Amino acid sequence: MYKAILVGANLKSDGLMDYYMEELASLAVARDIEVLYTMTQSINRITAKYYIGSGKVEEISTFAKNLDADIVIFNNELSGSQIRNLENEIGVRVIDRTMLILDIFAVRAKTKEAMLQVEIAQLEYMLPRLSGLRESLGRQQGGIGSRGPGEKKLELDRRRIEADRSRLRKELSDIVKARKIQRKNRTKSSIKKIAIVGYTNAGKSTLLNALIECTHRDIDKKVYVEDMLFATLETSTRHIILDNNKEFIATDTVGFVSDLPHNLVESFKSTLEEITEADLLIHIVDTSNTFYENQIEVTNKTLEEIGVRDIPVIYIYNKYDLIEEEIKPLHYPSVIVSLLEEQGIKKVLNIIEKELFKDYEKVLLLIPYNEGELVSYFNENTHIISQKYTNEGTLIELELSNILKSKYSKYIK
Ligand SMILES: Nc1nc2c(ncn2[C@@H]2O[C@H](COP(=O)(O)OP(=O)(O)OP(=O)(O)O)[C@@H](O)[C@H]2O)c(=O)[nH]1
Ligand SMILES: [Mg+2]
Repeated sequence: MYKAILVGANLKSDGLMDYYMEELASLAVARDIEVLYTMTQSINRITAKYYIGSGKVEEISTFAKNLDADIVIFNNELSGSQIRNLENEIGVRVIDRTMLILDIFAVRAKTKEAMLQVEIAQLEYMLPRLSGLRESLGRQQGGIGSRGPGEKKLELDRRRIEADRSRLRKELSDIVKARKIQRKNRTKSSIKKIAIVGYTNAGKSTLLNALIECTHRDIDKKVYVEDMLFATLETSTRHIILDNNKEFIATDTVGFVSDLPHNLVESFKSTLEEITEADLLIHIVDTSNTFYENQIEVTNKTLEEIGVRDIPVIYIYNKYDLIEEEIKPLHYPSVIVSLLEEQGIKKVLNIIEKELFKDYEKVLLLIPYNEGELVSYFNENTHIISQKYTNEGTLIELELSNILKSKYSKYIK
């Protein structure tokens, strides 16, 4: 296990420094790194040589030696030469927040698509830092930050890395094309789609699993849930059929985090496109985090960045079981729940149904007895409220979408 000292330089004084450092610590834990100590410093300007002042570097160096740390992780994004200078001075490996996040993604990526996306982002991160990193990488024997393209490409020059990147991009675009065709087939069926979005560890996969349980089938298609940042990176899509026959497609998506590396968002865009095609977004919020309002903002900004516009959103203020104080939601429509409780899932289902099937209306149909197959169709595919047999035929009260309503208008009583 790696043992780390975390360092944060505070330029903005936006009052969020403690939050950022706590989050950096969680990111470290997500990569199996033990955090020994956290150091922060307010600075007025960034120095070219070390980012922070040289006095602070000496201090870090002393702490690193005394605590026997083997890695220093900066919350701020460093240049190649800053990394090299810091390593020379401190004597242990130095990485920044971006490298750490990229590394977590590299370890967690399971599908070919996710692996390619991460590797492209890593190469892009390396390119502008090549001159500084080259020396630093040369001294490393694998480990954090050198997973993926780092070490093995050490001896290669920029042109080779650029060629690699083009090759990976081509490979990725082939996979993306195939997936788009798959998705088109799904879209054709005009079935409604929801995308579950939110900050990492908010409970997105927990909701997808709860929805899967509602369908009473495909229980083995549950996704991975864990109290850890970036537990699931791949988008998982499931067909949900509720007890009342209403159905929709639900997609679990990769979580967001503040300062998500831009390259990473860029290369995950193809996966995130699913979000832009949803009819409804379910934004999960972890209210047990003191800074959840900030997390909502970060999530909404990232959604904007990937081109999400004008899609209705429901806010799920989750993990209510963990907090004592009352919550005043700033976003609507919303519900305050615990997704670990049945009552909470019910509330969420209710609000999803209400929003997603807004255009559904109660109608009364009279189906002549010689068209009995229509009665079975409605029973299998729609939500029947009541059903009666009369002299003229079967009288059915049910909920229909606008499209179906006009299709069967001649039966309306
Ligand atoms: N106490 C409590 N824990 C919850 C609740 N909802 C989810 N969790 C837990 O929170 C942790 C994260 O849940 P996930 O569903 O994996 O979160 P996610 O949003 O998919 O996270 P990533 O995939 O890592 O981005 C798990 O340990 C869940 O069991 C809740 O309402 N209350
Ligand atoms: Mg998840």
